[in-house]
Amino acid sequence: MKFAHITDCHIGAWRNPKLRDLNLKAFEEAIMNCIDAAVDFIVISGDFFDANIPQLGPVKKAVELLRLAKSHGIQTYMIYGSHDFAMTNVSMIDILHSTDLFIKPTEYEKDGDVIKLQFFTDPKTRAKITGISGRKMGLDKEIYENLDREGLELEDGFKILLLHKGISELTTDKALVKDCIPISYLPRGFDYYGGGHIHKRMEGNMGESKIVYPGPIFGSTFEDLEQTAKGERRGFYIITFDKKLTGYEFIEIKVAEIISRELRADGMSPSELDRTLTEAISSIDVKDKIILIKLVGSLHGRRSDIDFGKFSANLHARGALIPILNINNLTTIDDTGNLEVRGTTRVEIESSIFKECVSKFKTDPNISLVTKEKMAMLCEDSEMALKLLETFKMEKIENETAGIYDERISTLAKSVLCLTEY
Ligand SMILES: [Mn+2]
Repeated sequence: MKFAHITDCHIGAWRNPKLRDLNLKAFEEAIMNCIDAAVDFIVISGDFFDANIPQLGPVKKAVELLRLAKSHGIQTYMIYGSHDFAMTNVSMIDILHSTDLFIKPTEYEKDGDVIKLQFFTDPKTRAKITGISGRKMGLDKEIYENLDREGLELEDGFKILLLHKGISELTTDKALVKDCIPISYLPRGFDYYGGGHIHKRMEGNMGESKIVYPGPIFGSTFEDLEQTAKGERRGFYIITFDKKLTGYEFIEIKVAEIISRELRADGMSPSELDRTLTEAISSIDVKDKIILIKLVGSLHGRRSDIDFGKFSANLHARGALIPILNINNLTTIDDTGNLEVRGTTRVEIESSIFKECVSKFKTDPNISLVTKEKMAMLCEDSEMALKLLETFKMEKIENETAGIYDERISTLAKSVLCLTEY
């Protein structure tokens, strides 16, 4: 008998449509592989979707694939992750769960403080599956600390525990450790511990049993792709068993070649950085690859003096599949901004600096007439400009996707600028 362990699919992740499609393609390959290998069932350890309300296109495709697996007699068991559901809101994953698309083996009974996890017995293989969905750290701790360990250990049969949390003993990476629990939190006596949440592949042992983190099938952040470029393999596991675990195999999924470069801009002027960047990208064979360029360090001058768009355009023109230029870590030292400050209260000073900046703002001569008119309006009407600033300062609400957030902010901004479309 065998089952597949997939995790952190983050369906719907990525604003870039090509990356979003590659992520979906990775999931499609995983499911097709499961069907070809004729696994008995699939377990997914959380973060199936990237947000509680993901984009509907990818949801549709993902549902079709889970249904395809089901039509081949392959049942899916899924716990929730930190990304795919919100405690205060209805989530897509709940809606799908209510349609019996998958089984969520996370029921438990409470006896005082003691938590008794309920097993779900897979009808085909008699494997017993239970799991703990990902929650905020404090709540997780409470559940793990109050588990009825003895009851879990005494249960007979081939047992699987799904969890959406890292194990600190399995990693030395400081960035990952903060999202981990000690191995002693795990109840003993399971044959297989199927982990999710950590975006890195890890394997460990606990006595005769196996702890496995397959890591994401593609990745959902720039850093994930960067790790892939540096050699981290992405994919999932197929585990074989009878009464006990008899074998496990990592199945790699590679939907695209990724190349990453990091450039330090320390002390460079914009023109120096421009030259260095041009040279650095000219030597890369970019054809059909995802190209990640990360700029770090502090630039001596303004970021806006560099036309970053032309680098992406160059990579595109040379056949790169997806060029991504990451300038989030590029800081600047600007020694030209001497502002005269007037006012006594914080609000006065802020508003004075703001008005001064707005009046000094130079508009690009190539922008459209409408934009020019609006810019002129903002320079004259500092109230409107301040309101616009407040709008841009609004933060994402819990689990809101970048796409929905952008749409919300853009609608609000348009209404401030009296640009509301009907
Ligand atoms: Mn994740």
